[in-house]
Amino acid sequence: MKPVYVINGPNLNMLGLREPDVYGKETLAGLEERCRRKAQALGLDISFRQSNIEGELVSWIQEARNAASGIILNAAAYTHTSIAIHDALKVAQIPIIEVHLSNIYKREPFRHHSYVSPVADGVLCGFGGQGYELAIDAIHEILTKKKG
Ligand code: CA2
Repeated sequence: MKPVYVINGPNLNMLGLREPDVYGKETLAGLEERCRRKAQALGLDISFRQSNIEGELVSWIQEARNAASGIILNAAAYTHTSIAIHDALKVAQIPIIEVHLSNIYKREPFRHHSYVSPVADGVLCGFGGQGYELAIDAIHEILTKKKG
């Protein structure tokens, strides 16, 4: 089975180091470990990535079309700005789950619009790191149903 790409956008490398009141105390490495454990329990392989560069995120999404079984994406601030990411996701043809650590609808109005949501199969926000585990569950469910 191809890996599930868990893709993280800009500034998420700062997790646990700044703004713990908004994003929690867990580091990105801790979050990766948590995802790895969850995926392993479900028999899934993951490829966990982070980039601050929009084009790199687009390239990973393009690559995922053939190399991955699904995408879990926290596009961070690019969620609210990136038509390039929206366009790449639109043609990915694999299950896509959008994740945010915080509840973006409880925050500033500029975070209320997502270019990812209209091309995602599901959206999870406000559950902190647990949201990633829930997204792995969701991808597992979708892939299991697909296999029939
Ligand atoms: O809640 C989320 O997961 C977000 O995608 C996080 C983005 C934000 O722009 C989105 O609106 C919601 C920001 C990620 C920045 O992460 C940091 C972590 C620690 C310290 C500074 C930034």
